[in-house]
Amino acid sequence: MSNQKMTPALTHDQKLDLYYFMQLNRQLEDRLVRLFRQNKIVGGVYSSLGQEAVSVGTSYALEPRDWLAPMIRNIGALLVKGFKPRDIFTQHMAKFTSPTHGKDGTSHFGDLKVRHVVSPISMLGDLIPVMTGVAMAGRYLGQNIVAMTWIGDGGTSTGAFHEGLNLAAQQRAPFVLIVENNQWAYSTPVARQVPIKNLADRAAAYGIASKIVDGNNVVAVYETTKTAVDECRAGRGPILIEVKTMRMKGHAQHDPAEYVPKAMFDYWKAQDPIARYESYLTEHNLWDPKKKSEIDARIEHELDADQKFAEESPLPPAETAEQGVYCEGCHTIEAEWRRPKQDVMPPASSEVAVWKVADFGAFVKTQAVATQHGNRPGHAPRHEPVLSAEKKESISGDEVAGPTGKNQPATGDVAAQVPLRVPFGRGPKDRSVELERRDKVAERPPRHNKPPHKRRRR
Ligand SMILES: Cc1ncc(C[n+]2csc(CCOP(=O)(O)OP(=O)(O)O)c2C)c(N)n1
Ligand SMILES: [Mg+2]
Repeated sequence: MSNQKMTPALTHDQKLDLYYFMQLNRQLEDRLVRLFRQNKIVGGVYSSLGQEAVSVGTSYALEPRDWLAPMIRNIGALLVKGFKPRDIFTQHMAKFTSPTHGKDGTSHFGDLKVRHVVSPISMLGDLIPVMTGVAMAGRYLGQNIVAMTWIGDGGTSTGAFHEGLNLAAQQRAPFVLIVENNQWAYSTPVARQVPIKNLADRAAAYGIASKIVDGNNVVAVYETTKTAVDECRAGRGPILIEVKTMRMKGHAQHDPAEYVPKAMFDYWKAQDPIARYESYLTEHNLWDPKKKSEIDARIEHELDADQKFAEESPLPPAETAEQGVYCEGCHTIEAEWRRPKQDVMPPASSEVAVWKVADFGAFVKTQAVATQHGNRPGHAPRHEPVLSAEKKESISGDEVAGPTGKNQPATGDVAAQVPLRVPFGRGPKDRSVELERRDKVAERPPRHNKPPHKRRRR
């Protein structure tokens, strides 16, 4: 499907919105850095300087019913989803007025009821299976939602990334994964992290679609994501989007990022997403200096008010430290069993086995390979089944029906030719051990009847 067909062009107001959110994101974080240096921040500040187009452009492609789970550098996505700067200020300052009432000092908060935001999980990769679950739940409930999360270049090396993406792919979950390739994971450059140029190439291994986009071009990021979200919603399955961008600061405030070559910073500074977008808006006559000043003033006004609110807010009363840690009846979690009792006692499937199975998963060229590798005739290599003549014939046909079909092979024949399985940890009572031992005895060359020291040397 072409981009144009799927993605309606952004309206004039929406284009100005993108600027507003990117600039709000940048100015807000700039203030967080200053507050951090004044020792007013309790947790960490993980700058997304230079990556604003990623958070804003991707999340802007979602509808209110959709779900997202941000990572540490996705404050912009929280703003797009409707959180206010005061939520971010109070949260980082661990104030009682914060979304977690001062229980967290960074961005570990969400809103499951209204904004559909799942709180970040610090263990990299873990949000992928979680958001896959959200996507699947939405499908079961018939909500036609899309779920989205972000993962850094470093985070793609985790086991959870693989497990989650495989689950999403197999379930064809309406799930969009943004791989935020900002060139660094702490002090490790991508080239030392993975032996491939594009992280998007990994999608092929899961059998899912992928796209690569310039992460510093907010319109391109939005359009690519919007197309992906629409396709996902239409049932195409998960999509991975790699956005190429650059982390313009260290990992967090403690890190001066001296390991980054200056030329690299210079290159990416010239690609600054906000400066580029400002030029775009000007070149396309979408604003004038007056409009820009109006938006900038609005941002400053909002940030002034919310920062003041946060600074004046109290820290949490000490006695609340132990409250809300464990659920004390605030949630009622009850399973809604919809299946009739006779379905589950004893367990029975409501599925009828009607799937067409092409070849039962067999490796059809087993014999040829066995000969090539010099195996003795009649002995199949371990782990590869030998197929009966009937089975081979039926497999080479168009399609073999499943176990209920009339073309079902004579499984007895196949079993007779499959070498005995050697189970791990087998014991002497295992029948296969006994039979194999007998075989070995029969095959063994005749024993020498002289002890080694009396044998003639050749
Ligand atoms: C499973 C796991 N391993 C290690 C960490 C520690 N850690 C936190 S952030 C980070 C670097 C992440 O780099 P990347 O995924 O590229 O994201 P970026 O910081 O560049 O946004 C690491 C190793 C973690 N949080 N979770
Ligand atoms: Mg990174």
